[in-house]
Amino acid sequence: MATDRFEAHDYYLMDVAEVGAFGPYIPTEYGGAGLDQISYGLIMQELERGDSGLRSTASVQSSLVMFPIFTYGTEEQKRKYLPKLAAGEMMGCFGLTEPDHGSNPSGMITNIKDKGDHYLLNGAKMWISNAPFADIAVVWAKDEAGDIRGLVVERGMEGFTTPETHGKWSLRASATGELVFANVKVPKENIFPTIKGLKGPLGCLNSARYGIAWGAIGAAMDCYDSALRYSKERIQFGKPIGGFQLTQKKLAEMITEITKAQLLTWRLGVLKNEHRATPAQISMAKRNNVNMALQIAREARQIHGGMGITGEYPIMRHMMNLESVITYEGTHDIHLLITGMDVTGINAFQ
Ligand code: TGC
Ligand code: FAD
Repeated sequence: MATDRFEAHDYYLMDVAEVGAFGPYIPTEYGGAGLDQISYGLIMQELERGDSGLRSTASVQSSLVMFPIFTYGTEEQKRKYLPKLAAGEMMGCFGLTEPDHGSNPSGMITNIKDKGDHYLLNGAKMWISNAPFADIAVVWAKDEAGDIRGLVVERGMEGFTTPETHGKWSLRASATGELVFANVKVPKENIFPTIKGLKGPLGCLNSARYGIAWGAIGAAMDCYDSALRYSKERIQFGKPIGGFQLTQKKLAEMITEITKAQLLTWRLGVLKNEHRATPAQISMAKRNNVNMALQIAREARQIHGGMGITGEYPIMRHMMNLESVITYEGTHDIHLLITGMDVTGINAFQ
């Protein structure tokens, strides 16, 4: 790993790699697990049942680092990076968001200038998962023609720093940071040669958002399971609180919403396996499922009464994590507007 401070993480990252959670759908010849999209989704669901931060680390590595290298990279880039990324020997991050350009990444100011044998990279990215310990960063920057290009920046390149973001009350198991580029010389062989425009990074987001739609179900299931157990153990007015109709209503509605969300993602997975899932369908699933998980976390917290606010139970941790998940990879409202554009044919962003 890149820094001594994160050596303790090495073991857990290797464990995540060992179960095939880094690049599950990347072909085996590049070190991936060669699985289908539903398997990828189920892995994300189970990781997020543990913690959204763990799923975040895995989805960035898989969908936002391995996916673009596999899809847009040269054969040399694939051979150089993918096997190590799959094995967890190398970790990556994805730099799209900037301090002044979050929902509207097309306005980015990070830029590259052609200097003959290399590009000169300048600018800054913000809110980048895995940045503080990543060995490489997939960075999106504008070239002199104003086209958005993707390139791989390696830790150790002069002028490249990754300050950590502190004070997060959400996603605390995932390290977040900035990417700062001050006249970084990036070799020409590190650029993705053919992909140009916002469709490059947005293509990666299709894969990551799909994984999040599955992941959020895992967080919801953990909240539901905890609430169900508690409702059978906690006695009030001489009987388990699970025996009161109001508690049963909450639990019944939770499992109904979880089941509906699973069906949505399963169907999307079938379409994805057939290369027929549209970006708007993925937006609908990400938006619905993360919101569903957040609502379930709030209901589960109520069922736990006062105990629900403590660290004895996973509810508040999931709830706080989901406040990030509902914002990153496109906010709840941005995904609503993508759906709105899909059904009306009218673009609300312009
Ligand atoms: P617009 O003019 O609509 O599109 C520009 C070009 O992109 C194409 N396109 C897509 N291509 C592939 N997949 C998609 N989902 C696409 N959506 C659009 C489009 O066809 C067009 O292509 P072309 O050939 O005509 O050039 O772009 P716009 O500037 O109006 O923006 C649209 C908008 C607002 C939907 C988009 O910018 C957006 O999605 N904004 C949200 C930003 C976002 O999601 N950021 C995420 C950052 S990464 C992150 O959060 C990681 S968290 C990781 C973790 O820890 O798990
Ligand atoms: P803004 O875009 O400023 O939005 C603020 C509010 O305005 C939101 O409610 C939004 O919905 C609303 N809004 C904006 N535009 C419109 C509109 N047209 N109509 C209606 N409402 C609008 N980014 C990366 O590139 N890589 C990462 O690895 C990454 N990891 C992240 C990890 C965490 C923990 C977090 C919190 C964020 C991460 N992000 C990452 C950034 C994330 O994608 C952005 O936070 C997100 O896209 C929103 O951008 P913003 O925070 O600048 O909010």
